[in-house]
Amino acid sequence: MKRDELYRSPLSEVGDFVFNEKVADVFENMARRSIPGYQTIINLIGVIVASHLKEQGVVNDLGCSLGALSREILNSISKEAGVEIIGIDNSPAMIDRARQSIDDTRATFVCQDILDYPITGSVVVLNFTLQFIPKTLRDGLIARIWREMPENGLMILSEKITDDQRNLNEFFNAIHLNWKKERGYSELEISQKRQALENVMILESEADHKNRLSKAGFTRVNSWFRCLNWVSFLAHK
Ligand code: GEK
Repeated sequence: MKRDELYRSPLSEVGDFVFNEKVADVFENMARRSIPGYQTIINLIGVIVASHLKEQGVVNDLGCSLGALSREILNSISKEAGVEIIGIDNSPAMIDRARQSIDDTRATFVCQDILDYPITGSVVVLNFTLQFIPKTLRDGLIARIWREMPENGLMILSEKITDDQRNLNEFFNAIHLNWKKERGYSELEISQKRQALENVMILESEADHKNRLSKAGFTRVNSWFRCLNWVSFLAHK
């Protein structure tokens, strides 16, 4: 696994964060050292999806990156079961690597914008992807997913949130900063990456996400995981 050192040297100008070749090359390391609980979330979504689908169904992994989650779901479900996983991402660099590393006839990787992708899954997962979709398009995307999903469909949405309680938000952000430093990121790397993400990764509160899911028609909308400001929700059609 290649170490993420993309923001290690001082940059004369920090451009907006893009999911290009350089990011795809170090993405696994970046995710593990930037998202507290990333591996736990991946492991547990594998178990959740396997428990929900049992023997049959299609999973849409929207914003699949290198396919870590798709791989975990495949590992959690017996090869004999009729389960198919479609990973969608609009970064060619991510999709190329997912295709190369996951050689399984049950998995397909599609390079497309999720805003145009017709939903076919009875399970739809957005694992830290919605935060990169322009805010004005999020209601429409979640409502369309609900419309296109079959009855009894399951939605899993993971996001970094901003907590409505300002003190708690700042407290968790400070802990996250120290957690990243413990994982070898310098102050400069952390601040340059934060600058790069500023206009690209737009956060909302837990209530915003729950309200959007409910408004779209989802029921039993609950968070099943939280670590600092990283939350994952489960919602049913
Ligand atoms: C994981 N789920 O490892 N259409 C398609 N893909 C998109 C779009 C879009 N409009 N916008 C962003 N992406 C993964 C991690 S990363 C999260 C997801 C992060 C893709 C983008 O190319 C990237 O691969 C992914 O969403 C977000 O479980 O980097 O924090």
